[in-house]
This record gives sequence, structure tokens and C-alpha cells, in this order.
Amino acid sequence: TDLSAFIAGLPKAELHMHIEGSFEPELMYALAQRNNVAFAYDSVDALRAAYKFGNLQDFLDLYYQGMGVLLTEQDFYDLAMAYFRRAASQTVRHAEIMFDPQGHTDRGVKFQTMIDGLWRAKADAEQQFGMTIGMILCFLRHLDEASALRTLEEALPWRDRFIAVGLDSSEKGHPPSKFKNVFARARALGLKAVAHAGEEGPPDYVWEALDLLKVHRIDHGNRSLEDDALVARLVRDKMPLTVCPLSNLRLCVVDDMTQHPLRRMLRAGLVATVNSDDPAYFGGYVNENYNAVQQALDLSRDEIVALAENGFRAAFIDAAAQQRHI
Ligand code: ES4
Ligand code: ZN
Repeated sequence: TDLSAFIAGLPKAELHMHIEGSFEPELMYALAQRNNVAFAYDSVDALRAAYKFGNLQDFLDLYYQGMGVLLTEQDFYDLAMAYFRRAASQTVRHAEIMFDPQGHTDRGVKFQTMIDGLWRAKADAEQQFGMTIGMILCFLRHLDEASALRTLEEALPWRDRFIAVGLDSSEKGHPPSKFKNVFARARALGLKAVAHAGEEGPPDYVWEALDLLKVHRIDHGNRSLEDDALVARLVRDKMPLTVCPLSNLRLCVVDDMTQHPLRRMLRAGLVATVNSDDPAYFGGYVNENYNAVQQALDLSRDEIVALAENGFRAAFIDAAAQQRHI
């Protein structure tokens, strides 16, 4: 059954989206020119043609290169505003966007420049598009914990501008346990916590994210299905998984969309949600993700509704706001 029109009009939450991963080649080019930054590809088409990834690291290498053209407050504003406009046009009513401060401060951009641009876009989008927005400060796990701790301290003047901390970048070899102290500090500050786990890494990393980082959601979590005791734990705790179907396909986490574990997750009683991860790189925003997985797995209308409702249940919003959306 064709549910694309239904999906297009369904109120949705998006909880797993890296704002630097919404950087469309056209905007990247425009900003590179505006900032007089040299760029390794000589056309938008050449850049887009490079978006072929064998694994997570292939993608990350391009992702860090792309964000290198972001320099000014206006750049961060333009990037975020473009995403919010797209999300609103897809009836996303609530978005929690991730950002990678170390990807910017480590190349000389001031924390203030980045956060001010994102914050101004959030305010304008909430007003213009009638959506609500939260921001999640992510630590790059390929860097050490001391760098993450410094980043959290540097963010404290803007503590009220983000709702949670997250953990992203190269998963294998960088277990959640490496970031136990910085997550404890974040929790002491009253922040929520999320972590990428079980995307490429083993089920043990999901256990660590739960037990050591005490996260409120698992980003991806695909490989949890390899461990029955872990599935039972996630079900018991109603622990949301922010699943990203097109990301999984493009990063070869699944061979084929018909092999995607989303239906198995729902059948197992897991609180799965659908998200776009890095929409400019993986071939679609949230509706394209719903459509891809709906068609490949022949999900029913009720399953689509359940996924969208899970998004609002898993969001860092109060119960009254959740009820308004469900
Ligand atoms: C990411 Cl798909 C994915 N996984 C891990 N870290 C990331 N950062 C941006 N996208
Ligand atoms: Zn991600």
C-alpha cells in the first residue's frame, strides 16, 4: 500500500539529526564562496558524486571536510534554518538537533559563534514554522575524554541552550566507557543523555551506554537485536532507539532495505523511532526515511502511526506537550 501521502501529513518528531549532516552541497558551495574557502571538489555534482560510503568512517571523512566551510554566525544560522524549513515542510512538529562543537572549535571557530547562529535559527524557526526545537551537544568519541570535558566546561555559559549531551563519530574502538566521567558531569548539570551505540559497534557498547552513561535514548541500537538479554532490558525500560533507515543503508549497516531490522524491533516491543541522521548525505529527510522503510518492509498504517507516536514519547518534552502531539 502507498502510504506516502499519509506519511507526508503525519505530525512527526525528529530526534536523531546532526545539523552538520543537513549541509546540502548547494549551500556548502555558496558558503565556501562567501567565505573564500578553497574546496576540494570543483562542482556541486562532483561533490554529490563522492557520497558513496563503504562504512561509517568513509562518511565521517567527508562530513568533517564539509563542515570546514562553516565559519561565521550567519553560516550556522543559514545551515540550521535550511534544515528547519525542510523539516517543517515535512510536518516535523518537534526536532532535537545534534551538533558537534569539537568539529568547529578545534579549527578555530568560537563556541559562541556556533551556538549563537544555531540559537537564532531555533528562535526564528519556532516562531515562523510553529515547531519546537531542542539542541543536543555531542562529544566526538574519536577524541579523548579530556577534550569532551573541556568542551562541556566551555559550553556552560550557554547551559540553558541545550537539553542533552550525546556521543557520536567513529564507534568501533571508542566504547561508551571512555566517556563515563563527562556524562556523569553532564547529568549532575541536569542534562539528559543520549549516545550512538550498536550502529557498527557490538551489543556490549549498548550495555555500556545504559549502565555507565545512563542514557535516556540509544541512537541507532541496531545491533542490540544480537543479544536477547539486551532486548529484554531495552523493552523493560521502554528505552527509545532512534533508528535511521537510509543512514543504515548508505553506511552498509544493512545490505538491503528489505533486511532492515525496524519491523523486528517493533515486534520485539522496542520503542523504535524513525529519523534522518545526516539527510544531505544519505538521500533523504525524515519523510523519505519513513517511505523507504514502509515500502521495503510493507509496514502498515498502524505501524507508521506507532513509529510517529514513539517519536513524541521519546522526545525531551513534558507529558502535556507529548499528549498534544499524540
Ligand atoms: C554520524 Cl551516522 C553517524 N554515526 C556516528 N556519528 C555521526 N556523526 C554524524 N553522523
Ligand atoms: Zn547519528
